[in-house]
Amino acid sequence: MKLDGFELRRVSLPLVAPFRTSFGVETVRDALLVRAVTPDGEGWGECVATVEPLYSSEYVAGAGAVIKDFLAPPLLAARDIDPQQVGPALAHIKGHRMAKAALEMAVLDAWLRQRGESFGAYLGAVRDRVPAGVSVGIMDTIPELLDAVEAYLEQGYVRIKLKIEPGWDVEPVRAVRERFGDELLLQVDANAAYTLADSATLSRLDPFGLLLIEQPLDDEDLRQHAELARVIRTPICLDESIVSAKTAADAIAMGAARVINIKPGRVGGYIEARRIHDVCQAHGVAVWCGGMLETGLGRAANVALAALPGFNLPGDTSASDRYFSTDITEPFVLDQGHVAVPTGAGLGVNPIPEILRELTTTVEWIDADASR
Ligand code: OSB
Ligand code: MG
Repeated sequence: MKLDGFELRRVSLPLVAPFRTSFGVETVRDALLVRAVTPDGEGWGECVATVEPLYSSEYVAGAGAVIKDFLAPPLLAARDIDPQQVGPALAHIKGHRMAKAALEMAVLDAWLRQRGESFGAYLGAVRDRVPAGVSVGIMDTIPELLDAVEAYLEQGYVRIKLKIEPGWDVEPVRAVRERFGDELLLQVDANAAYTLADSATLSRLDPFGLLLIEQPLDDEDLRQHAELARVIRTPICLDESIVSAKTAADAIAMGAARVINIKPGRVGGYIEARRIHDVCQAHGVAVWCGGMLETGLGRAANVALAALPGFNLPGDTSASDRYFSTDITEPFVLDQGHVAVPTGAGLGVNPIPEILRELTTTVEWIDADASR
């Protein structure tokens, strides 16, 4: 496939409610979109980097810069590129996986649209809809949290994930269990807020029958996660620590993860995400699809990935209205706790031009001719 250039577009979508995690509060989703332009059509990518480097070292302005200066040029210089070649063509640039993932997604979408094939079909989806969980932020009070959880359960979400941090862990979990019962699929996400010295506190979550605890310790604490796994009963799931199929294989071998949250942006794209799925499936390790408050574009691809056979836990693949009052694509909706996998070519969804224009803050064009 020949590329004419990439358009980098920043969009700003207000969130329906502030989303608080152990690393900060978000009130808007300020995302970077990549449009791959070819002589035969276009494709869309979404970069999951956040405004500040608090979840990982990447941040949205940095992702834009590394795309312009280092990642787009080698792709545009190639006269002919297919999606499988994007990763290898960028492998000499260290890190910057979220930026690389956005480019690969845009190229893959353009390529699939031209072949008339969907993301789901390309990745190996075996379901036409996926169960949806919801990630519930840290609240000021327990009653507020219980109201939020109740509203999500009324909408049909099949699994609740509570964000936790030191001081907001055992009590919110106890309150949700007492109010909604032992049958509720419940898990927690610490976003790396604890250390191994907090083992005693974390073991106080054991009696609540959680599905998993996500990323209790620092990103780089693989060995410490393996040690923690020996003293707590709640299965440990890794998010931030898993940046590639190699780290997934290491984490499994060390006993650091019984479950893995797969986020394509964090691992460099959908093709590496599928490799992690394959590694986990071969080892009998449970996986689910994480989220980064994506717009309808990233959500379409995540939902397609979540339809692969090894995804055996509900993902953070919530409906559009959990995040935004207006999404940039046709909204994803919840139907009996599930979200439908798009079937159209490529992502199977398109930005709505007027809404996209309204929510765009900046646009830049990177022309292929400048790299040849
Ligand atoms: O750790 O899973 C996380 C959102 C932003 C950054 C990190 C995380 C999250 C979420 C929300 O938990 C997942 C979603 O619904 O998109
Ligand atoms: Mg997480």
